[in-house]
Amino acid sequence: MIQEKERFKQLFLTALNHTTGKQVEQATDQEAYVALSTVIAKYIQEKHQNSEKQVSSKQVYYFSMEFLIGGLLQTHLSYLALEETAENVLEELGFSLDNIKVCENDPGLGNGGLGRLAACFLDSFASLNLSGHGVGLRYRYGLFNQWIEDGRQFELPDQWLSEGYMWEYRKPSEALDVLFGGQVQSFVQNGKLHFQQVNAEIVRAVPYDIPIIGYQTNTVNTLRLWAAEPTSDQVLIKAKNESDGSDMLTYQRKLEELSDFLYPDDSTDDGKIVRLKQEYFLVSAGIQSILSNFEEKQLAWSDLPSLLCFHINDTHPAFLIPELMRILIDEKGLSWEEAWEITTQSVSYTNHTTLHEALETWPENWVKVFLPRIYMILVEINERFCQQMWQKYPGDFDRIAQLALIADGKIKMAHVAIVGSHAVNGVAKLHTEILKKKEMRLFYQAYPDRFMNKTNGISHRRWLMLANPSLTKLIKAAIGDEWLQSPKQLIKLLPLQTDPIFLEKLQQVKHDNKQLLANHVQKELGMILNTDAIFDVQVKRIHGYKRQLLNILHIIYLYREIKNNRMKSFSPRVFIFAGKAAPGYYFAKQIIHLIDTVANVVNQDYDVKDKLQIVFLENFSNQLAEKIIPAVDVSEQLSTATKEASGTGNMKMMMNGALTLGTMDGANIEIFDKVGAENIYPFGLSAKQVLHYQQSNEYVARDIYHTDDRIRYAVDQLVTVEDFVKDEQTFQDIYHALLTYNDEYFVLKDFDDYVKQQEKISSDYQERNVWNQKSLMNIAYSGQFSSDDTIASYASDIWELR
Ligand code: 26V
Repeated sequence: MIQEKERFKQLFLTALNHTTGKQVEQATDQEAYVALSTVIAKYIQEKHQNSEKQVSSKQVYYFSMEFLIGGLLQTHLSYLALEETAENVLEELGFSLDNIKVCENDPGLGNGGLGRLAACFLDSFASLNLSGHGVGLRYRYGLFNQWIEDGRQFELPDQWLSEGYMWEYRKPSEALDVLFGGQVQSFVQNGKLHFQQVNAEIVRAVPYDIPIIGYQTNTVNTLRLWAAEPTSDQVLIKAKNESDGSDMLTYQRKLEELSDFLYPDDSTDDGKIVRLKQEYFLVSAGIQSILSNFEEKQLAWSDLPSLLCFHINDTHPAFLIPELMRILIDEKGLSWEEAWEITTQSVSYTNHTTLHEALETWPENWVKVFLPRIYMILVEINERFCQQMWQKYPGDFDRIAQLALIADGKIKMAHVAIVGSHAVNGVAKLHTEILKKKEMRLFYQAYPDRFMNKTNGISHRRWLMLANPSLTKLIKAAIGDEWLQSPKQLIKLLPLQTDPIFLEKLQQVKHDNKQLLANHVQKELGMILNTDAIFDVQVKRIHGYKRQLLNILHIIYLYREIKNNRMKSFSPRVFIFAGKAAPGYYFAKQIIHLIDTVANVVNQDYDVKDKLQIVFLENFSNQLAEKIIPAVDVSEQLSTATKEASGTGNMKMMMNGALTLGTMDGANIEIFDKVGAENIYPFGLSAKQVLHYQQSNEYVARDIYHTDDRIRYAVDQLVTVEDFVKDEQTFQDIYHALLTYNDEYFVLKDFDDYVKQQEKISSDYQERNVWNQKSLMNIAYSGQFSSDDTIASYASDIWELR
């Protein structure tokens, strides 16, 4: 122990001197952060060298355009069991570990759930000793930073690399080329037809590797992020050919900018060509490097599917399918049939949405121009697939037209992904059923065995152990720490529901966490929160289907009731919101403005001061989520049934003892099934009812508006200069979305049921002992939602890992 401490100290001092040239007394926290990370990186490197020697089993490559990995310093310290040593050493040298931790940047390389899921999966791979690696893009700027002024969202570039990034290793020696555009030439050689892409624009792909370690395991996997750079030869040629130096720079910038930005998830068509190129860049670079490693082993290509799995996270990396075909056929000389067998046996695909606007398609013309050889292969895949379907369903033109990969000038990426994979999964039971019965029905009929469910999960280590140390301590004292390795062991907490002392402690932990969040809010917004109130939280991307509008309309109504002293058994509330709106998503931005407008009135009204507070925390991120989630009492999961594929925030909050107020949508249903009706607040239309109303046109929002006085008041406040708004215009589009355009997301339809459950929450919270029991039940059953379980299930059913 003492030896360990001395070694650590020496390494730290050397690193500090090396990176700053300073003596310890002059170093800033930021400099100490750099030195500390350097030391930890050394420990990881040592582990890595051992890990690589051990690796022999099947490897999974998880391709994703997004990885929201969050801060790694705390994770590394904890997983390497170095926290105490680091804390002691730093203290001796006059630093505080807490101050150093806040120097870490949070790489925002994702939009939300899909990217965070990928990060949780990496954590589980390594912690389960599985060889699972991430393949992604190293965006120079992550998702924009959100800044709110006067209720309006401004977007600032996320310069996460400005201070350098401590956990990555640039590997220029493993750089390779990715080709865009040009023409495809064919020629015959040795009686065989060959294809070659000529006059192409060549972009150099340079990998940056981030080691991923497991919790108390020896496995070190890799997250490989690719960055675009100009190919030096090309730049030279350009420079030689063109006398104007600035043109060369422009050209260079053009190549580099390929990996500049992460696209927000509902960005419009503008600039989408870069997104198309990004998708191909990711898969081409990723697969080329994996295959060149495979070739070094000198095995037969037919062995590939038993050694490598390529998983595509949504359709964004679906060009992997034609790219793998291209390499196997054009570069390795395999026949179409051999290549197709290898491809379909090694690729699998997860669908993350049935929202129509989010199902990816690409204009045929763009693919033809920018990926000419890929386009030819897609045409051929489509041709062969349609023929196969023709044999299966002779004469059924309609069906085949709907199944086709290419139709109406568009390439349907979900169709490409399904046809080119051996397994397709949804991310929660309901979502998978919707895929099978509705969205992908014809594919399910054609390939019933290919479809399966894999309900999402979250890393209980990050979202409980690291994010909520006081709850972790309490749980450990009660049931030991086996649950850290086997999260289902959390179920051992169940008997404690009859232990009043434990429940008291649980309540105290929640209160302490609320105080920590309140301190943060006071620092950021200067607002003092009532920590005895219910912390009622909705934090996630701002979107019509997630229905932040339902939440805020309810608050508008509550305000009137409280003002008029009509609330009977009301428990004071602090409503907390956070989330980004995509820059081009006008409606979502209006919602932020509305929340801010209502907050300004409510927070300044002395009459409701102790009962109602509203907070919008700007720039939602992994790090902010870690502050908020331990403090949640009520977890708002309000999506219109059928729309939220799974949700994962719901699981994080449940695991931290929050009670869910949610629709029967996505994984909320599975949370309901686990905790039982007593310990959750479900409300609203079921998926079946939503589908019925969508088909029948029986829903008339105006009828509800006219018959329900509460709704009429709340909706009218959007356009009436009375309690909240300053003019009739600002929120008229929200008003019209509800009444003129008939409330696409059934906000008004679900309002009554939502209010009832909110009232029930208010009265239940007053029986604190009972509430604490419910909270405990949620924690006890949350082990089911650990991503360890999810990954174990992918591993056995899809990837067939040992
Ligand atoms: C769409 C697009 C379209 C254009 C440009 C970039 C981009 C990026 C992301 C997306 C949306 C992908 C779908 C998605 O994020 N789904 C979410 O996945 C979570 C993890 O499975 C799940 O919990 C959420 O319910 C689901 O909405």
